[in-house]
Amino acid sequence: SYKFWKTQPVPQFNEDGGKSKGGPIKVINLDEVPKGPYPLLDGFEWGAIDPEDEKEVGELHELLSNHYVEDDDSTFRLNYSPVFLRWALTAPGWQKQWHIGVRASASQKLVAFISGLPTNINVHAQTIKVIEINFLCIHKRLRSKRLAPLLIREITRRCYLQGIYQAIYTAAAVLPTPVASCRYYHRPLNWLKLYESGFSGLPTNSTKARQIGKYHLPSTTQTPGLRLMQADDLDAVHGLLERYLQRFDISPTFSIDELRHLLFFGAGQAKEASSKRVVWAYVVEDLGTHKITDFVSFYSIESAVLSHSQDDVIRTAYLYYYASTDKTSNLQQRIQGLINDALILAKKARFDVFNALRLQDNDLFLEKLRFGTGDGQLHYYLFNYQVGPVVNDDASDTLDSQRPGGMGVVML
Ligand code: YNC
Ligand code: MG
Repeated sequence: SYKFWKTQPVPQFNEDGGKSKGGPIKVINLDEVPKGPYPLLDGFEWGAIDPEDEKEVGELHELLSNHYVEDDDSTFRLNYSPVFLRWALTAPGWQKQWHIGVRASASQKLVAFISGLPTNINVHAQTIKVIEINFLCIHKRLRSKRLAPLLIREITRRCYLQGIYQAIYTAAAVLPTPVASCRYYHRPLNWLKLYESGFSGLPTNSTKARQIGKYHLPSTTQTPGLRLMQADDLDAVHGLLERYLQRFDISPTFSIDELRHLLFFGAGQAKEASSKRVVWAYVVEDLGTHKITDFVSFYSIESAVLSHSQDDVIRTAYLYYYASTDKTSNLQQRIQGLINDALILAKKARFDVFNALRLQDNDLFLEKLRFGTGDGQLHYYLFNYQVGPVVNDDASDTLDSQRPGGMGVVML
């Protein structure tokens, strides 16, 4: 039925989006945009969350850790750490007014949230300014009261008033209408732990010992010249990534400042306990020319095991951005080696599982590196932007047929 989504500037399911030209769906007339906030349910009020205020991040963490995304049978719930939230919500351009909370007026308890961060993406080589929407969450006792549409309307209103008319977001929910749909893949690093917590099953024709053996990894990385990324590498990585991402139909285009934030946040804490760290980034430096030829990164989210004691968690590394020198004939081999090294490094950092989506060039390594197909799918959406026909004019690029969806954006 999509009572709410029917009223929004998004392609509807019955529209033939692929045939129309790319571009905004609706031109926003600022005279028609309310200047004040939408009224809330009785007993509730709007309240922004300051991601630099430890107490407020703590309140947000409390809301999300109890009410955010669970798997289908409620066995696990994503538990973004407070430091992760601070990282995710303070990317360059952030504004407090786009981290919108709802509080119970009497108790001031935080009961709902939605966040937005401005950034730029390329859609078929056209750069558009968007707000990246994430962390939409409503307390379980306030579900099914049409609060979600209200939060979405309110953040839309605030974006329009600041001159942002497009958005990008991902969800497990099917809404009108995905621009890409990507399956999750999981690569066990600590199979026994995953088995004991109920994340992985034991195939009937296998044994625990055989499963552990199947996922064994070398103890040291294999790519010559691979090392932790340093601040000095930023320009080189920025150039490498920009070139690499041009291959995809929809991709981010980062400023140097954004990339510094996204790849270096908390890097000063590298020597501290790895539980404080949210993002890991590595480069390959050619030992002869000292050029940076490849780069790979991953970030950390824990999941609570809901059936077990309070502190049983699965530590998951999520593949983030990576890039390799373009137009090499053995790109597949290079990327396989690079991601295999990322697995080794993630295992050393005590992660239990490594997740990746079926997007970018991930088809080049998923099977070979023993990622298993997950149950979940992640759908990508654009708000107020019609995606035109897929441009695929680089016939010399043999990898084009292996880019499901042509999606190059990874969201936290
Ligand atoms: C969802 N995930 O279809 P219709 S992802 C968007 N994203 O509307 P109510 C969603 N819409 O069908 P509840 C959605 N899930 O009548 C449901 N909806 O048109 C739609 N879960 O609202 C749904 N976080 O308040 C229906 O539902 C309407 O109380 C029903 O709340 C939903 O962050 C939710 O999975 C998801 O906390 C908040 O279930 C709640 O059930 C919850 O009666 C656990 O809502 C956590 C969870 C979602 C993670 C995410 C991306 C969100 C994108 C939002 C759309 C942004 C649009 C662009 C705005 C800026 C524009 C500019 C410029
Ligand atoms: Mg509701």
